Amino acid sequence: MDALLIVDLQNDFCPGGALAVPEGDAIVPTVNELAAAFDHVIQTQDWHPAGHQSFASSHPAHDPMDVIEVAYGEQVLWPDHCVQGTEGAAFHPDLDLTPAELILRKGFRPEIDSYSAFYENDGETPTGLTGYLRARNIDTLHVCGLAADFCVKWSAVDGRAEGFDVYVIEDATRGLDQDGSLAQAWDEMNDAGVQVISSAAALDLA
Ligand code: VGL
Ligand code: ZN
Repeated sequence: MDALLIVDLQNDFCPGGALAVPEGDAIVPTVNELAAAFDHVIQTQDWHPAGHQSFASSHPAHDPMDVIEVAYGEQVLWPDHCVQGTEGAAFHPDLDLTPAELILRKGFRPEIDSYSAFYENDGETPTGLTGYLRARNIDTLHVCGLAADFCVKWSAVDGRAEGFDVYVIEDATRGLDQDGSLAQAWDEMNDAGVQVISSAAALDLA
């Protein structure tokens, strides 16, 4: 059974937002079309408490996009974004939320960032998504949303590691592209056995 996984299609990741992905909002019509076609739709929502460890503002000696060492390894320091309950954390206003069966929030632990829909950035704290999908006999994920080189990539790669078939819908995602991170993300997804398809092909599979 197949499901569409819409990653972090939130205001702060769209133009005008705190951590804007170039053209992030351009995918919304395509994502709505996909969501209408799939039998099962799941969304993730980046959902940080104020003062989250991943925010540069929590580290006075650092600037956004610096990389620091934390308990679980390297952490990029981001501008404050997707703070719980704020407009920036809300979904893009044109995204149709009606088809979503599950909205999974992540990144709510103050000391751990969470890019992947499956595991937080310590690589061991589960979000519970694997159990949810298995319990519902979902074995194939079609991933879209933001950002291609962070939360989409980590969700797709972890999905493979958890034993799911994973497609990433190329024209329904956009990347931040920090220092070549986008090209590297596509390579990593390829190496993990993630299949890259167009929205037209995904609509045929739905
Ligand atoms: C994301 C950076 C920080 C994402 C979330 O959704 O890709 N990127 N938090
Ligand atoms: Zn975040």
